Amino acid sequence: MTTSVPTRPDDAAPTSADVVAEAARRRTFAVISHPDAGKSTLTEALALHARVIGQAGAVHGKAGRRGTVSDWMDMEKARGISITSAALQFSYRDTVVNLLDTPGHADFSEDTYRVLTAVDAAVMLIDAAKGLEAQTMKLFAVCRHRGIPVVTVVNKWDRPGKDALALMDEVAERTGLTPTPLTWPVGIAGDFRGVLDRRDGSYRRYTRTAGGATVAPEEVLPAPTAAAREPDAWPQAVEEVDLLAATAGEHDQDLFLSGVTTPVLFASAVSNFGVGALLDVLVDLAPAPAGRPDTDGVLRPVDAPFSAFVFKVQSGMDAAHRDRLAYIRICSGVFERGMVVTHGSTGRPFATKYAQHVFGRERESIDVAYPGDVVGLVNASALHVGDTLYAQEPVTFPPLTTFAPEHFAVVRSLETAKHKQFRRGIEQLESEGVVQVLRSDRRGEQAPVFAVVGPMQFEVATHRMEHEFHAPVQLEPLPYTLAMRTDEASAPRITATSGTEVMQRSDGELLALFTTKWVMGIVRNGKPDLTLEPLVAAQLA
Ligand SMILES: Nc1nc2c(ncn2[C@@H]2O[C@H](COP(=O)(O)OP(=O)(O)OP(=O)(O)O)[C@@H](O)[C@H]2O)c(=O)[nH]1
Ligand SMILES: [Mg+2]
Repeated sequence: MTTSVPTRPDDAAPTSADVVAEAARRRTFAVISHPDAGKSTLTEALALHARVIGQAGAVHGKAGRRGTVSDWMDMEKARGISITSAALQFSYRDTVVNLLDTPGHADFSEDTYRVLTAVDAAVMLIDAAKGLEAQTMKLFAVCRHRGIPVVTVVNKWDRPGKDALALMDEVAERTGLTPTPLTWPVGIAGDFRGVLDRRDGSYRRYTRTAGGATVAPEEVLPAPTAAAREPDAWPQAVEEVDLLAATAGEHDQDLFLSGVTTPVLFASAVSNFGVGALLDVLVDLAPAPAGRPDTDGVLRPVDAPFSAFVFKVQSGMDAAHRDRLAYIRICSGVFERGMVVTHGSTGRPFATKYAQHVFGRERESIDVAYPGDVVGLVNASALHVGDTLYAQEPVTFPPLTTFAPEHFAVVRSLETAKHKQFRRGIEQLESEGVVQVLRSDRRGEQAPVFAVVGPMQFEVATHRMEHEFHAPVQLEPLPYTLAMRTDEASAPRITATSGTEVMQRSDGELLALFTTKWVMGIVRNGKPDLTLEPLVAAQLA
């Protein structure tokens, strides 16, 4: 006779209800904006507020500050800009927050775009003095395209800037979103005293701390006390909030989630003002992870067996180990370290022995993770950006878009003896998506071509080739500005015209390069059967 042995509850595998509950308490979002609006500073302030770091690094402003937690590469520290996105995970209240700081510079927008495929919400930062800048608009367009709800933060309110009502008009007119301010500044830009909380009419008064390095103390005062404390600024805030009733809306959760409205908060990331309110808003209003559509558009629910996709690959994070980290976003099921999953693109088993939570440059081993979590897999050399991983039931998530490169340069090793390092470096940069690499028989293996969206990618690639792979290189710019997809049959007919070249990208795609649009026009003219297709349909536009 056989008896079934009841499993002890603490040994029990997480049930479907457990996974649903864990997913429900996760928030995964990216901070996006034009360069310099304060994304990395805000990221750090959020971590500071959640008490995961003791003190913010941004004490002396850009020139003298230590790098923020999320800006860890040498070049980023030297220039004070973010070159690559960074992940941070921490708990706040009963929620697990996965926060992705993105680079604002257009040259790195491919990286930002990949991050936006991995999040459920975005925080759009606006510099109070500059309003909605070009790159912010482009990133906002991506959010709209992907249906990502956007929380707007007007940052740098501690510095002179635009009028708050005018900024709301700008958001409405330029994004088409109806702003629904949750807080309203007390004190004009440059004289930030606190905010009027529109939800309960209270005054949240902030107090500056030295250099904004610690959490800013916050007092919550009822309206009459506020009026007594701020005889000028409070009535003005009240008056503006009354005016808002005509133009801006009230928060409505459904309209926010469907991308019709955007909640707005006012903040000063550098002084930690308004940062706690933002964290609360993200926990209370931002959506939890939901099922993700596969390539056929069929949803894989969060409680389906484990699935995830790689949205970023990064090496050189740890100078001592020179390892390579593949960042996955978990879409469904439970991730348990050591589990063997299937690597979608090869069908091979993949052992997840070294899995880590990432916190900027720091990492620690993790044992279990749930939908919405970002996990770093160490030395997962088989994994490439866009790859799917799954357990049990196969699934393929849509591939990530690569952008059409607009700058091209031949790369040559400066030290011929280092051809091994040279090859390895190029392969690595390519698999991370730092640059696209093109080759042709004519140019040979010694002279591959880097193809990029923005020229700063060349600088990053050159820097990393020398410092990380010990293979110094020289780049020789090529005169092309435009790349189109083509095929073998069309290639000779394209290169018959001068100002063109056909090269192969490592994913097998044949690219036709042109010096100008005009040259492409000549090539195409009268040859309707020629294969020339744009590389991405829905590029940031
Ligand atoms: N006065 C003031 N300065 C701020 C505030 N937030 C950020 N800054 C400063 O603005 C500069 C840019 O901040 P970052 O956080 O690096 O900006 P970013 O958006 O991450 O920039 P990229 O990553 O290069 O796109 C730094 O000098 C910050 O100290 C703020 O609220 N007030
Ligand atoms: Mg940054």
